Amino acid sequence: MTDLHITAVRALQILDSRGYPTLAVQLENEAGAVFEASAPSGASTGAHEAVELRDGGTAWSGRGVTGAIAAATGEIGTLLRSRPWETQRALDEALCALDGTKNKSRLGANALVAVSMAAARGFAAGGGHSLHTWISHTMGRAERLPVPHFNVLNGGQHAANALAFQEFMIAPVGAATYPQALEWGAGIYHALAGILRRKGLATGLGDEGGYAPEISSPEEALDLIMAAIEAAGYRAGTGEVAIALDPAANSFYSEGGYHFNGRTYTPDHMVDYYGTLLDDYPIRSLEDPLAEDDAASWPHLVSVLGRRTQIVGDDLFVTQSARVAEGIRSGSATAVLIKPNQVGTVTETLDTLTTAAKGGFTAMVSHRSGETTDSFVADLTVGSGCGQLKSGAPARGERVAKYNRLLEIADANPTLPYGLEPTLGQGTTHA
Ligand code: 2PG
Ligand code: MG
Repeated sequence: MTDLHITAVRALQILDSRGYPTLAVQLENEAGAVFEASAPSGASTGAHEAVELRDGGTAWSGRGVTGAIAAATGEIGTLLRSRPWETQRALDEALCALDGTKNKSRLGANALVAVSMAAARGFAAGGGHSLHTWISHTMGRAERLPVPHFNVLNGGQHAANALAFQEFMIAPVGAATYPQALEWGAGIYHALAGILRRKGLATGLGDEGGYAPEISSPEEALDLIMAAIEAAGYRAGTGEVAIALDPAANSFYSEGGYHFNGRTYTPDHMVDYYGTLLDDYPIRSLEDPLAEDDAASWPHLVSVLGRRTQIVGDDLFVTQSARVAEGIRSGSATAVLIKPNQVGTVTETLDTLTTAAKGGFTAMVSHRSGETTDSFVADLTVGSGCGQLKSGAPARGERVAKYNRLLEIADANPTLPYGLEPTLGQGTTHA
């Protein structure tokens, strides 16, 4: 272990993939090496997420980050330069203590997460490791190349169409290697464009690089994807190319009902509806199928569907260990979505992954809909060995930065296993 001696902290306002400001942070050590990271930003956020610091006012539609930059270079910088740091945990705990709030609202989760991720790169380099290997050592987990979950069709808050469900993903679970999975994903993405064109549907893109055609029902979207998988020459099925959904149900839930397809569904009807989708399509993963405000309905959904598909909590857990522990206790899901900026530091993110694994939950690492070209989550997925990553479509620079980083890791580590964690798919025993 080599201590991290930080001598300078710089921060710069940059644009994210939606054209809104975010910040990039640089930490310099005593040898003059520079470690960088930048903060992503979500659109469909959970109520309990760590909070971004935004300037408000009229400039940049209120989304400026001069306050977060001042926090990074000011208070946080003074803390980081004040002593050598022996571990990431010590540094992250000091960051949390300095902020002093439960939701990181004083210094901003955007400032904190960028600093924490840059520091992780510093610790990794100090130990002579790649970032993914350092994460694997820190967590005591075996490295693994994940099954990429490509979001090829966008709706919800990520697109201007009338589709209520947010994400329709394809997962090449049957590919033999990660590079092959990428090839399959790109082929299906291009086949989908061809199908949309032939049907006279628009091929404009949503926020995560998937197509955003003017369709309105989940079934229409799923039929298009099934056709694209087959047109590209693959079999749609949970053994070859599976489907994963993120309805992000918060966004169409109000007053106890789910509003889409021109009608209102009760929580019980939603469970039946998803059951029908599982009968008709090879759906291996279902994220935020219900709203976070409808938490009481999740255990029932898991008891009915939890052995047939992975049930992932995103807005429900917001990458927070205590919330995941409660979800394990109550049987509210079978998996957790992992986004470092939902909690604010690398150590808290790794702790949440550990809590999930100990409780028998699987995990999927995720980008945000507003992204930068930082590929931290690719290394996080490999180092934690969780076997699943979603980073949008296999297109657009900020999305492929993560998929291309996995190619680099695969190329440099030819013996790394690829695929879902061996225990995946067994569901949990909450039924
Ligand atoms: C989600 C994410 C990422 P956002 O809901 O899972 O796909 O979206 O970053 O807008 O919260
Ligand atoms: Mg989600």
